[in-house]
Amino acid sequence: MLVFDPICALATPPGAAGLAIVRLSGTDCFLIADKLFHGKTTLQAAKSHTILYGTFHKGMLPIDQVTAFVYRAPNSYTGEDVVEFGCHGGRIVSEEIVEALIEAGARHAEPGEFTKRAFLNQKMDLTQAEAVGDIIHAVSVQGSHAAARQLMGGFTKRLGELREKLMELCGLLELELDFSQEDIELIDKRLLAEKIEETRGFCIELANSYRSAEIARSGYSVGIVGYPNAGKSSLLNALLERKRAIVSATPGTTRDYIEEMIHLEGSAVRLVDTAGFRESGDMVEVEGIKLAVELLAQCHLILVLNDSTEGKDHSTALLKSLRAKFPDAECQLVHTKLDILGTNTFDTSTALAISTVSGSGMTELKRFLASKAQVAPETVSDALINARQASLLRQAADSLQKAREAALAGESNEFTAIDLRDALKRIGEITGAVWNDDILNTVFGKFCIGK
Ligand SMILES: Nc1nc2c(ncn2[C@@H]2O[C@H](COP(=O)(O)OP(=O)(O)OP(=O)(O)O)[C@@H](O)[C@H]2O)c(=O)[nH]1
Ligand SMILES: [Mg+2]
Repeated sequence: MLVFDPICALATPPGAAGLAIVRLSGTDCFLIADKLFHGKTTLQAAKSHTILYGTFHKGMLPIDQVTAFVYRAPNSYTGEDVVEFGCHGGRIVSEEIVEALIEAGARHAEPGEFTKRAFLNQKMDLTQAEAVGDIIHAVSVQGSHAAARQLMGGFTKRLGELREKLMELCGLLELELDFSQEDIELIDKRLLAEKIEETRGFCIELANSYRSAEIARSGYSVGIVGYPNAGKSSLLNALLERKRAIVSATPGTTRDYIEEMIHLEGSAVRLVDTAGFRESGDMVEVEGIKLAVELLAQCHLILVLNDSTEGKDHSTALLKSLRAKFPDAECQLVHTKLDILGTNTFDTSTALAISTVSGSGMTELKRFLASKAQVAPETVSDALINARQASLLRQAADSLQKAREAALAGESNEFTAIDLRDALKRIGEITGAVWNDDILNTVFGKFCIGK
């Protein structure tokens, strides 16, 4: 086990709460803790995985009654000696405990530093470390469960099998090279190409699940757009079932954007209400429209609201321009203010129609959103692919493609083996079998302090 300098941080969110936990990990951990913790026995004398009760002192002053969880290396989250103090919640006590630990010789942990140590001590690989972050930030049950499976090693296992397959192929190719004088063929090149193609397909499939994984991880993003007064904020409020945005008969009411999350049939849906689109002389509104355009670029679905009292084709030009501007998003036309019109005479195969006043069409709209937000369960099985992993998987697939072509072209084994090794390196970067500081900074820089 690697043992680093002692670090500490609050591991629970700051603020009023029943309890808070302060973590301390690293060399001299018990020595530092014993300077401040007064219980029946010292922490140095305590067995691993025991909980001690006592008072925590800052200077001469007892500041709280606490519990101290003792974990001895290597049987801890970081693999080092660890003490976790359970104190009362609230800002002051936990901050004082952290300050006291720093005065006693620890330093404040950097974001993700505990988990980084767990990785360096081989308690987990990088995909598992990333899963820890995903569990913490999960917005949907599905996303959280997929991350949990990844944490328990589901993805690690799959990548391990992939690596083994590639290593075996590499081994055969290199062995054959040793016998090149004798013209012995240990592996049929067609079969080799087939096997490479199989693994390439697997990489592509995983990389393609990135979009679904993103939805499970961060929610399905829905932009609500339309000309001023179309009823966008009214729809946001109706979906939230509370008055979140200001609604008024004055066009141009919403200047900034408003983002809120709802859950529909277990899926997380991120709603963004935007400023109405129009040529405006008002600088604030223009800024709001610019912001809306930036936000829409990240949306999966854009609901284009059309004030039906202005006519069914009133927003056709807007719909057309949005489709051209955001080809990756789906644009759905929604006619509003159905209660004024009385009857739904719209083509239901292409457009939804609602009234936030009478509630008609709202059930259909919610069902529509829920069906879109639902991620096919098989696409996020035991891996919640993130951007880093997807990019590495695509690079691996490219190398495998080259290897396959080399094999089919009957080129020397050396070339095929080089490309296979390249793919292996990329997969190694996903798990952390191959790592450098840049890779670790990308992964752990996104973490919060205390994790
Ligand atoms: N009768 C009726 N009036 C509605 C309905 N939806 C919205 N309105 C009215 O239409 C007006 C504009 O509604 P908003 O929700 O503020 O419209 P908006 O699209 O957010 O407008 P901006 O923010 O100005 O772009 C308000 O007077 C609402 O009361 C509806 O379903 N039926
Ligand atoms: Mg509005």
